[in-house]
Amino acid sequence: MGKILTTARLWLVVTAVALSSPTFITGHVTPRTVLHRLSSSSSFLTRTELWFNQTLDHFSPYNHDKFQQRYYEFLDYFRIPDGPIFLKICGEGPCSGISNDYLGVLAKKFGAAIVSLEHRYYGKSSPFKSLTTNNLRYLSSKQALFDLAVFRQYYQDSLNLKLNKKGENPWFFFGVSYPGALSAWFRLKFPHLTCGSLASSAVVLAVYNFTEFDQQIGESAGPECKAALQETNRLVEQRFETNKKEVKALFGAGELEIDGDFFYLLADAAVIAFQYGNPDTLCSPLVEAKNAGNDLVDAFAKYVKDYFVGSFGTNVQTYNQKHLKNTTPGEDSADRLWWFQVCTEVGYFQVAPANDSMRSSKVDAKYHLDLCKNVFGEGIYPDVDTTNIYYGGTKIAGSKIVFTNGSQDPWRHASKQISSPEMPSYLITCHNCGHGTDLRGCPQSHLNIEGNAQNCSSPDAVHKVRQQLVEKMDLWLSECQVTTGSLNNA
Ligand SMILES: *[C@@H]1O[C@H](CO)[C@@H](O)[C@H](O)[C@H]1NC(C)=O
Ligand SMILES: *[C@@H]1O[C@H](CO)[C@@H](O)[C@H](O)[C@H]1NC(C)=O
Ligand SMILES: *[C@@H]1O[C@H](CO)[C@@H](O)[C@H](O)[C@H]1NC(C)=O
Ligand SMILES: *[C@@H]1O[C@H](CO)[C@@H](O)[C@H](O)[C@H]1NC(C)=O
Ligand SMILES: CC(=O)N[C@H]1CO[C@H](CO)[C@@H](O)[C@@H]1O
Repeated sequence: MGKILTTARLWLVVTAVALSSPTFITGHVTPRTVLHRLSSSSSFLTRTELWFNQTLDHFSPYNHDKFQQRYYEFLDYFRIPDGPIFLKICGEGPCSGISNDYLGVLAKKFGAAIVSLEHRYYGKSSPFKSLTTNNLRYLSSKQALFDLAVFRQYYQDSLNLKLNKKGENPWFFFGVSYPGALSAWFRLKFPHLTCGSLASSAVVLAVYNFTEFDQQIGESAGPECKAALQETNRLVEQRFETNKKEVKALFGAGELEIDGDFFYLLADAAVIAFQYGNPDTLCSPLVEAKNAGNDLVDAFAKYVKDYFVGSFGTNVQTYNQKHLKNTTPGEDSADRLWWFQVCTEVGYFQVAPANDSMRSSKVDAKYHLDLCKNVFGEGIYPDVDTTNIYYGGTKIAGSKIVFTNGSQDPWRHASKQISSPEMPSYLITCHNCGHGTDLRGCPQSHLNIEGNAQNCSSPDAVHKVRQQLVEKMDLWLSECQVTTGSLNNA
């Protein structure tokens, strides 16, 4: 969700990272080799595609159209026949398998099966051959939640058929970022279909002007890096006044004709360091350049080209509104699809605060609204109030939901603020604790196999929160089994 990543996206980018930029993860093996290894067994528990016929419109009384939705299952740890079933929610991008993170450790501990459903429209689960604005009308979190409910029933029924049994296994839902919000919202709307949910870095509050996002970047950076980054921004804008073309080229972003797109790219480039737990990659070179009296703009441009684009694997076109207008479905269309969700439902406009901003003031509410209109057409803007009325925002009235946040993650300000016995909320505090740290470790990366916490600056902070999660799961799964049992007997 940074963009939600970037682009807009919050989280999904990570999948792309693992596949497109193996150098991010290794120093020794050639990219091709690593890619090969990545696509085999080590970073995914499974990548074997399965298909399910999903209802296109869950809210129409007469439309019975279906589309094919991709899913995955991993049964190696499953305690047949009555072990729990963990559903890992996907969203914001293609779902290319079940990744081998801390969820795998949990599955082993609980004897659980893991299933994962691709979010409608993303990856190979597009109902349409063309993603025009009109065809995107069934892309919403509400339809996605219903997809999960219908899939959950389908999977339970097929499992019963396969194992020649009756009744229900206890289910538990998981998600990070927007899928984290879906995880919380699923338990809210369908409490009879899951024993509990993990909502990791879950952005449950739809926000219009999300200024706290930028403010958190300043806080996560600390005074020295914050000052260096702000000075860098001033210098970039100064130079931009006199020679736009040259400055864009210096950052390898010559293709971005709309100035706001360029400044959004620069803002996101800095964000990514904190969101994904690599703050020093950005801060060290900037602070060094500042202290040595070297050119800060050059130092930042090097970071953007070498790290943000080179290692992290961001494609500059992600920021190009021309690209966002492309209606052909594919791996790349995630940018367009996520912006559609942003522009219609959740907002999270990452605008510059009036004071003390970490990004150009050109990245404002108008920039975002213009983008929505330019990319999707007149009348497309986020109705965040309606979204928050529907789900409750941070006042979500759910139960048996664990919320977790990373201390350095700018997205945490769209997550639940107050802990309660029914919905405990934990903050994982460390220098490199970002988005989804509980499942992915820190820095967050696909090669943190099994969510290894050893590279976190405070592994204990992560262990403690994981322990608390396990205790809740244990409790809620056992309470659920009692209910299920009595239902079966009835
Ligand atoms: C899905 O629908 C297609 C076309 O109607 C059909 O051939 C296929 O058997 C269905 N698959 C499942 C799993 O029901
Ligand atoms: C602007 O931010 C600075 C630094 O955080 C702070 O000292 C100052 O009081 C702020 N000014 C206003 C008008 O909020
Ligand atoms: C968002 O900020 C803009 C100014 O940048 C302001 O005009 C607008 O009223 C704000 N919208 C909301 C809903 O706060
Ligand atoms: C963890 O840190 C070690 C030592 O700094 C490094 O060699 C290794 O690549 C890191 N692993 C991950 C998964 O980041
Ligand atoms: C905005 C924010 O940080 N949200 C919450 C994340 O979780 C911790 C722990 O409960 C809360 O203190 C934060 O307020």
